[in-house]
Amino acid sequence: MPFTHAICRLPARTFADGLTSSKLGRPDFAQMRLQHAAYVSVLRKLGLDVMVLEPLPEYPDAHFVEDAAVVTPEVAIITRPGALARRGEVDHIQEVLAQHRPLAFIRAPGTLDGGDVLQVEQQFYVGLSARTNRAGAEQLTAILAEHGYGCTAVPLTASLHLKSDVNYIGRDTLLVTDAWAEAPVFAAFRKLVVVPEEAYAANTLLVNERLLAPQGFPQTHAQLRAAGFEIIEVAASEARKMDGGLSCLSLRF
Ligand code: CIR
Repeated sequence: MPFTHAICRLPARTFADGLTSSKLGRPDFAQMRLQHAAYVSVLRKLGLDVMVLEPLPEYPDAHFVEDAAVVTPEVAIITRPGALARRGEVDHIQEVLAQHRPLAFIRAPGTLDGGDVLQVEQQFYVGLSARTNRAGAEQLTAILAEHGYGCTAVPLTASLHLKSDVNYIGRDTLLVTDAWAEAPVFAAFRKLVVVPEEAYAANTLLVNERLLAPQGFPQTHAQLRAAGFEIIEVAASEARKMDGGLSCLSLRF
């Protein structure tokens, strides 16, 4: 089903105080705001009704809205983010999502970040990561099952989130980092494997048959184009400095 809506949140002036493991330097606020505005405008050009929420300076990572919820046509599942510093973000997203969907909740001791949740049609995959624990994954699986979706848990070893490394780009194809090229859980998919120096570009976002790809990853872009995918390049350098990718910046539904 095509997406008709998206929720984004403006980055706060404090955004550089968020969590990060990247060694790419301190991000620039003005650049981040410009890149965010361009991202919103791409979603709008694709026909989505984009709601842009106010910044939350007390939660510097709150513009990575994807982590706070998982939205399907039937339900919005409010997560319980694995990082304590981000846990309160959900109170702010739930009031917005309540206007669009019935709500369900991940509850203690479960933790879950939306970045660990990959949807491929009726099937979900949930990364077990430093942010998402087994209890969170089991709760998600039970909620999704009530609505007819399957959900498979996938242990991660290195990356922040499952979607840092594995993304569905349509036509039975996953865009993956090389660590996932042979993963048995994804054996049934066609795969495009990004070169190691472009691992960040694995977080490419499918929106209504178009791909939003982070700017500056020419080998990945060439691979995607050669495989017949149409891409829209979007600048993401400042989000990247905070471990964020293009998918993290919106909730699509
Ligand atoms: C964090 O560490 O939580 C943020 N700085 C980055 C979150 C990225 N979110 C995502 O990949 N869904």
